[in-house]
Amino acid sequence: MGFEQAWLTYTKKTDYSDAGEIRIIYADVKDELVRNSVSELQRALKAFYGKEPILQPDSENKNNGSGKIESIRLVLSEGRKAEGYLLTGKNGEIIIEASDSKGILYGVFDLIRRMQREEPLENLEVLKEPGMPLRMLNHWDNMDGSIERGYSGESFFFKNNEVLVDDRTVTYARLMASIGINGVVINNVNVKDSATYLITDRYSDKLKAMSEIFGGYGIKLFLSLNYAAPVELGELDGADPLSEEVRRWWKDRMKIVFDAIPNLGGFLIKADSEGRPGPFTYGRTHADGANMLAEAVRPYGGLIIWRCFVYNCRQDWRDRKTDRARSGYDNFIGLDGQFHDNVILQIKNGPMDFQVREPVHPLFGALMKTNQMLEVQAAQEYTGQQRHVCYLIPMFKEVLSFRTYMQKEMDTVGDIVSGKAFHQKNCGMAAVANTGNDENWTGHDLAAANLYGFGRLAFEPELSAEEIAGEWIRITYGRDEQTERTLLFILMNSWPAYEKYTSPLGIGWMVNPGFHYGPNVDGYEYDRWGTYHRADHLGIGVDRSHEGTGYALLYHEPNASAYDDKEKCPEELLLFFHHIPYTWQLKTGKTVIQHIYDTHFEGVEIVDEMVSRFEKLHGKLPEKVYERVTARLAHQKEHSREWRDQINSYFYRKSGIPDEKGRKIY
Ligand code: GCW
Repeated sequence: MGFEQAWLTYTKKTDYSDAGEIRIIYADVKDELVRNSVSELQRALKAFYGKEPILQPDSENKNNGSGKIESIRLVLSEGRKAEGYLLTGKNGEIIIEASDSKGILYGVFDLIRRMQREEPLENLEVLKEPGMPLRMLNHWDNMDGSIERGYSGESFFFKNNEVLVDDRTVTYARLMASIGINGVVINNVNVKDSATYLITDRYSDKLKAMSEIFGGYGIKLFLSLNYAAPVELGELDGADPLSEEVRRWWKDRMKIVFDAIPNLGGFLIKADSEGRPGPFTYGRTHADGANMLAEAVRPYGGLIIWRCFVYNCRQDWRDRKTDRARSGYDNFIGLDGQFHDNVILQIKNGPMDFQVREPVHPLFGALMKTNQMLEVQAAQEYTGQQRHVCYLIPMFKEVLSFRTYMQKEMDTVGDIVSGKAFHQKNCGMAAVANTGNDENWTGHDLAAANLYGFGRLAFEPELSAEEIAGEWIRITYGRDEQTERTLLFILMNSWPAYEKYTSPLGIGWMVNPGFHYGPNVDGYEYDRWGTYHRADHLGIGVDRSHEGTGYALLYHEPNASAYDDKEKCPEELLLFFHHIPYTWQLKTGKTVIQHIYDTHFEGVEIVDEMVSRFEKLHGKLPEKVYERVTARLAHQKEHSREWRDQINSYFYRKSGIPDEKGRKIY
């Protein structure tokens, strides 16, 4: 299957049509990243004004000051922050200066983005340094080519239990480097069957080849690891992290793996979660398990990224005391400070599981002596599965700016995972990827904004969601006022709309079990997954106050008291933290039940507005993009109605309270 170039589609630019020759000047280094930077510039400049730039080893500036760009100089110098760059433009010369070749690469992609957006390049002075040390994608790709929670086609990393390395691998690496991604986990965290063998010589040649392509674009290859590999590879009969034999096995195994794949960054582990094996089997802690692996990878500079998504997935739905939302906190808070410095705990943005809205995970702000990474989901598992447009960068921004009050300053989630709060370097953020081998990479063309946006946000956390959206639109679809305005309206209204017609007020999970698509209000109400709304004829919501599961008290003050008190709880999470009567009056003056009716009608109205505005872009977008997006918006129009009518009818029948506006409810 062919594939497009997404936001790296370089098209002819008007402003540079009369440009003269451009010289690319660079120190004649053997460095793969510099070579890739130069070839990327060649590719872009040729597309922008149709002439091949001249390559020239380092020399002094010979510009004749024509006022156009005459030369681009790549300079490696001391004193800059790792991966950072200084981009300056003066007298027709652009200089990209960095202390490492990753900085050169990122500076080149920054320059290309500016050219794509046809921004002025004279008198440029831009210093950029990455906000997050680790900027990672987690691909839940299986070796058979399927993708868990994948909505964009099949895997481009695996097929029929083989590793794929081809020209799509190179384009993928370019796309990731262009948004500053520096780490990629290529296989599913649910490591099963053949995937356990990724740490054996069965796949090392292909993985080495892939890791070298990634390395040329500043990306470290990571693998998801099966905690029980020694057993499942048939070599040991146990995986107890305190057993000398098991520790020795991992040390020997990791030497083989890192010798075979030098650019391997380390491993991501999902243990004792949703049926996956882990140290609990042996009565050990997650610190025991993670530290054993950390010692084994330490000689190679390897990282162990250990997920905190640990909960009892066999709960009795009748049990009102057990609260899945508490599980990550309860399982890990006692281990704070016990992990080695090359272990990083990877924590989902919320305590449940990537719902359209959740409170920030209480481990953020509770763990004070542990390396942490934020895990968000670009794959729209619960947010429309790339059939609905749902731009999630505004959510990610909210999470990063959440104040934990754990210390006087530098107490936001962004401060923690950027390393500012505790001065750590092993930290950052990861997104579950929304990619697949569809020709447009992300299923829905507009879902590319989530992939692009995650990378840009991880590199420049101070960017606003709107700035990122605007950048992506202009780069991808060119400078057209109406296109930009329309797509900005659609992207910026899509998360609020999706929440309006599928939630309310912090309630999630009203989806078809297993698939997590489409309305099913009681789909997860009587099962083992801990995912309840507790709706009855009088009210709805889960009591997580001190009178209920006590979850609200896991936060620092003043968050805890606010969440604990119905009157002070932020209303967008009111039903996450409390069981509230339908007749309860919100600050808007509306009752909860009327809020449910109103928001579900409003959500559909926003989608209708998206559709009617998008129609006017016919002829402004590439025809196949226009067709693809039109088809998905048409589905979203119909499906958002299904959400509205099912949820409104359910709560009308349950509460018996009619809609004040007398609209049609079934
Ligand atoms: O998001 C949920 C998904 C599972 C996923 C799991 C996890 C990879 O339903 O498909 O498994 O959580 O995050 O590990």
